Amino acid sequence: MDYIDLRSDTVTWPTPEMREAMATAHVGDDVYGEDPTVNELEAESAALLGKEAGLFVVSGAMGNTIAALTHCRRGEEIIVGREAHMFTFEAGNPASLGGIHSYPLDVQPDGTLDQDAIRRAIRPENDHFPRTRLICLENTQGTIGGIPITASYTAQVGEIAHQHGAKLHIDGARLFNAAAALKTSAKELVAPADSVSFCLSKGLCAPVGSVLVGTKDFIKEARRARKSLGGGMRQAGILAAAGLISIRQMTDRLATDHANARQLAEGLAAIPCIQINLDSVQTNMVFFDLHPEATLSPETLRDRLKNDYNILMSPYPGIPRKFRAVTHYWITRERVNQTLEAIRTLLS
Ligand code: TLP
Repeated sequence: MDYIDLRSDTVTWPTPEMREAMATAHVGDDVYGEDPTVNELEAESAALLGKEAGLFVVSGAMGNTIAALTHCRRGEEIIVGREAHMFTFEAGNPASLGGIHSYPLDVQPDGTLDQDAIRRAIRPENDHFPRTRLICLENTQGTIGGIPITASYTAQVGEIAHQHGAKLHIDGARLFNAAAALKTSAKELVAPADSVSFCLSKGLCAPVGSVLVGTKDFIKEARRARKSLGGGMRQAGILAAAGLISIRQMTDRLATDHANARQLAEGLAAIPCIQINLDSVQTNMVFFDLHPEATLSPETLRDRLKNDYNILMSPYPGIPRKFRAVTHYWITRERVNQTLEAIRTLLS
């Protein structure tokens, strides 16, 4: 990458090894279930997360949407974080595509949903109410700062869900970041979940794709939902080949991204006019605010970083003066230092 792109970890390019694997991948028609590389990715992903089966999908949003459509019928309800990606950044898909109602709860500063609030949100049986069918957690919790959610909290929410006949879905777009930060396995983090979607295309560097995992019966139905969304792919082994490298080789290095995020955060904290809560920097995301008295507006800072220094970093949508910087495979320690130097110069 010839620029420093901190806008997201979605911007990662595939590694040279991925490109090589893609060029030589064995393929078949995956709608017939005949692509050996896709089958391998699905089986290996499921085993990695301790589930029975997997489904390769186009994106994280598609994985979450399929989970909602598969767990819930029309008029049923999902309990979900108000700040969760599923509620805020996925075009209202459960409602628009499945007639599924969402019951949003505030995400707390530690990235969790309050358990009493979850219990209160679960609907009693009554003809007036939608039926609670699904509780969704996000790990790491992105909009709050990339906070990892512990296995014990997830187990407690799983218990609440199951006691009430509901299911638990985890949007694990950055699940392996959570595992690295908490020094545990991804499998442990999702043990109580009925379904999990995780992304290959963020910190794990694959060019495209996510995997949805769950029971065999769930995945059989999910495959239908994927088809109805137009997501049945053909020789998708070309993409799955990169995904296999993601899950085999890219998860162990995420701690490096976290160390780089911490270094960026500590450097930013020392710059006047930048406000940052260092406690919230636990994985690869750095959120910070530009003080109103800063010499540059957020938009000018963004433009000058881009035009003068080849650094891409955006104000966070919907929150005035807030920036998000995300570290990933292509952001080395040297690039973190270049970024700090540029911001220091521009704000001095
Ligand atoms: N998030 C993107 C943007 O859409 C905001 C980003 O740059 O962070 N779950 C979570 C927690 C996510 O952060 C994202 C992407 C998704 C799901 C959706 O993944 P894709 O982009 O593959 O549909």
